[in-house]
Amino acid sequence: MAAPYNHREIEEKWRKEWEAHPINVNDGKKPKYYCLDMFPYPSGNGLHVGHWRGYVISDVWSRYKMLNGGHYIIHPMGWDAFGLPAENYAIKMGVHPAVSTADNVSKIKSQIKQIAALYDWDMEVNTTDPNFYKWTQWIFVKMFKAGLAYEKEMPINWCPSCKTGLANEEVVNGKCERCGAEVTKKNLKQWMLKITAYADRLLNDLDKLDWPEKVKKMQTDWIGKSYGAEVDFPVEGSDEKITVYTTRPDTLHGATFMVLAPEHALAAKLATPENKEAVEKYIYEASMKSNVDRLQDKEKTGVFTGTYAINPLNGAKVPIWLSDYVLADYGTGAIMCVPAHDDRDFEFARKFNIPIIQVIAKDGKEIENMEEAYTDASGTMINSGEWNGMESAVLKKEAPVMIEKMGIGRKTVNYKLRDWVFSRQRYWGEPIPIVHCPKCGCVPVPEDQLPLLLPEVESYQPTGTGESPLADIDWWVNTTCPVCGAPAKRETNTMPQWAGSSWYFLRYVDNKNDKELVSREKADKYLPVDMYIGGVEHAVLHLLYSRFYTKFLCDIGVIDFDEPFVKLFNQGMITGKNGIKMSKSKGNVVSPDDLVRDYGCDSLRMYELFVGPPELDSEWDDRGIDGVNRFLNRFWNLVMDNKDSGVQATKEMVKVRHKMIHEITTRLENFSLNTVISGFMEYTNKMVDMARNGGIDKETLQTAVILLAPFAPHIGEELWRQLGGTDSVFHAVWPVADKAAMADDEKEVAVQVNGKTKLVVTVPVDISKEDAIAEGKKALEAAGKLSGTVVKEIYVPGKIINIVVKP
Ligand code: ANZ
Ligand code: ZN
Repeated sequence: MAAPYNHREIEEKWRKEWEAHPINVNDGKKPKYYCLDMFPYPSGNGLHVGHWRGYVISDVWSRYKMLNGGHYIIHPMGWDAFGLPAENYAIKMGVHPAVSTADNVSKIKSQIKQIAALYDWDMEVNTTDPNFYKWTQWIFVKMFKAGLAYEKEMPINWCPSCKTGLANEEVVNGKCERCGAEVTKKNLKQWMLKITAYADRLLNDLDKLDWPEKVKKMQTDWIGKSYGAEVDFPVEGSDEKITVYTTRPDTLHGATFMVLAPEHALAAKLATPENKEAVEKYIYEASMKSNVDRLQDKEKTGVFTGTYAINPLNGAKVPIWLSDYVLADYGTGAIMCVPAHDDRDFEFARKFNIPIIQVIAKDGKEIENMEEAYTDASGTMINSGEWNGMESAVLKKEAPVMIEKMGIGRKTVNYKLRDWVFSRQRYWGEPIPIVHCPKCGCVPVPEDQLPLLLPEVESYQPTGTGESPLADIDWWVNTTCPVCGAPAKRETNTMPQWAGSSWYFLRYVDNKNDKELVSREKADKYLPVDMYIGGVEHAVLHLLYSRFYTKFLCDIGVIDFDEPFVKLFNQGMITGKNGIKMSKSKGNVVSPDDLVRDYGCDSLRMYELFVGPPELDSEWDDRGIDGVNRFLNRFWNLVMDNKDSGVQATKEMVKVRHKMIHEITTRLENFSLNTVISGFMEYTNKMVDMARNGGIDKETLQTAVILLAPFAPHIGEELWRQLGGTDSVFHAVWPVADKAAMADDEKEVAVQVNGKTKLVVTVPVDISKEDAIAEGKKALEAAGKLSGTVVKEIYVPGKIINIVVKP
């Protein structure tokens, strides 16, 4: 009996050895493979077993790519350390964010090292490091110069608790994505990034990506491209006209009223004297609500302006209403309402007793007593003048052109995507490198003066006035204009946390370059990211912003590719019992530290994958790790007890070996990592059986060790050496399954009578036609299923034996 598996000894031994002699070296000849984790923000709570999951998945994949393809692996790690979480933590703990951030980074780094991942710490980046954020600011300056960063006064989403503005993407169900507080509106001058200029490319290039369809769909919906028409409705008794955006110009004859967003430029102006007070009150109340609130399915509210518009197609008089279900910043902020065919319009018309005119009919028949809108866009047109009898689906496509020809509107395209609100009224972020000069306007800080350092402040608490704490630092705010030298003031807002994370993956490969964001040579050699692994919560925000930044940097020649992440994998969450998210406040956080101590890194790595399909959420149960640990013990004993047996491989052993290669590799390629682990268990049982019944050959054991190594690197390395390996197991070559060797010697063949399957027989694969037919007939007779005269005998090799009989 060999010495039992001692994870502590083995893991320590190889950890030291790998540190002294790194296994992932760039010799300049190997092909590169860039496998990236979404970098964490260094929160004070440290890592829990949920964080491990993604890091284990990416490390397994990295090691697999090293073995299969002999790649040089780019596998970096860094810190997304600016932004609200770090700042809120600092405020809570009463320490400066720079101090708490540095503390947290070193704590989490030592925890991450326990995973034994291949991270190349020479590539580490930290978004709060001036040598890093110099380039975050540089990109902003470049965008400003390209006309993609601009200032705009507008009502923005405002979180009263975080005391800062938020991007649309950061508002979830009307609440702040960070703290959960109800989001309100505030009028502030904001820096905006013109992501909308890239809307079409962001949409079309999704086709190039090997990403989960779900994520592509979410981005497609977020960009929200729709085709329709703008139609101009003259206002009765005035020179004004109201332009509406509609995706259903085919329903124009059914428009019985119009609704304007309360923020519409004409909203207050249209009110007749009798309606003025009610209209103004309604406008004020709407201004206090968030967009999401307004869209939620609540009872519709609205107010009549007292004024009418004219339907330009048929001259009908339609009342003009205001309602907050129409958004100011989508389309034209005004709609024509077709209650017969739109749910919201139907509800509104019912409530305010507005006529409903059906213009699309299913079988040419009008619906009596309509109970709900007929929203199907299929049917024939009725009550529609010259359009009567047309197919609505056809008309829907043709109407925009017809309207354009009539001179009452035009064909248009609309997007849901809005420009990105890029200012935050907080301290802990990159200062926006702009100087406000009374003469020259907004002037960017000259590129050779970057980074514009974040100054020390006494109080970094948010002010809540709409200004960042930087506004209180006179010596910093007051400066001179870089263009004309006149006294000027610095911009005091900072960038959102997304700024650094939108491009950090480019910096890893050239993180010490103080001349360029990344050298073109290194970018060409090492980028883009081949595989990106992270949580699905970033499906829109981070992944859309990164694509935007990458396209911009490609356009200005910094890099030569315009999509950052070729392949994407989203792992599910590890939750506590009953699917509850792990959090300190719930008291259900499981720390990896004790598990590593008691079972070892290899066991925990494998258990992280064994808990469930990696793309789904999985509940954590500590007890399960025992099973994985027992498996590793069994595997250890198998190899150690048989390594010197000198047994020659039999056909059976070779077959099991190749089936194992095939199964494990296919499952791994499909990211079915939990079934890889169960596959190991299954094949280990088979190998143990073989070992008991006559022994097992060395090559099969070596093969198993290579396959296991990406998952359990320490035990893999140790057993590889025990089996005679002189170099690291990670420099071995991933085995290839040989189809022929895998093939079974026998095959199941269907036996038919007159083409109907009666039973199945097992025959040698290389059986002759005569023998096969004889076997088939024998089996049929034994089962009493053959009668009559045989007129024909057919054998389709390996598949069918067919006996044709006449009664
Ligand atoms: C008439 C109509 C008839 C409409 C019908 C729909 C159905 P998407 O696909 O999302 O682009 N709309 C336009 N601007 C709006 C705004 N600012 N706020 C709220 N709703 C607005 O939807 C476009 C449709 O949403 C438009 O087509 C308009 O209503 C409404 F049977 O016009 B429709
Ligand atoms: Zn100036």
